[in-house]
Amino acid sequence: MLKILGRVTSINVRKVLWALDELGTGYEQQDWGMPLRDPKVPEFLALNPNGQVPVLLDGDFVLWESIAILGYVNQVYGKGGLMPAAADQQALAMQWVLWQNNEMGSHWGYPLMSIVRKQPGFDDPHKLAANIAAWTVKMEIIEAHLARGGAFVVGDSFSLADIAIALGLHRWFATPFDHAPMPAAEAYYRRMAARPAARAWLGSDTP
Ligand SMILES: N[C@@H](CCC(=O)N[C@@H](CS)C(=O)NCC(=O)O)C(=O)O
Repeated sequence: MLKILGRVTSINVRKVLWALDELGTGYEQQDWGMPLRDPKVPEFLALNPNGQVPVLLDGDFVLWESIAILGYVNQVYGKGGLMPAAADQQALAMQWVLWQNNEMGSHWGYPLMSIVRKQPGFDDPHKLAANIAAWTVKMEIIEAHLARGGAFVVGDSFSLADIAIALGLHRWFATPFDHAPMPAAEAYYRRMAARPAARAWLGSDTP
């Protein structure tokens, strides 16, 4: 059976597990990643030299980088059904998947470590405020996009872009601070959270 190595508190692991749940593909999930199980050990580094989760094991095939894993499971287990068919729509979906990873996700680390995980070293109020402000700027981009009224991030069907963006929104809404209002993002997020396959991944109070 397909194995996914990675703790479910990781947003990158959640992306993959939600995609597999959408596809109805069974998998075994193993808790790797701190603080549960240190991935910086030879056994894990032999699979992913970065010592990061998620890692997919499909028989002898080993794959890391969550977006590559999304592409693989969509092709192999979903016959491409979690991406739009047209090339331009497909590219737009990938644009948002990458944007979530590289831009939307570039400022939530400090607030998450400071407010939720209460990690030592993340207690500078100025840095916290600066990161929340920068995160809010990214949120305004997706808010403006969703306010144009589409039911999904791209086109008229659910795609990997929705998985990435809705998980990014989950992190925003579940991290307690004084949020700038994002009504379109909130309405979209509630719609995504109502999907049966999303419940395990968007339902939690833990961002
Ligand atoms: N670009 C990688 C990033 C992976 C990553 O940053 N994983 C984090 C969790 S979200 C990790 O492994 N942290 C170390 C740990 O959990 O021990 C991907 O998308 O898969």
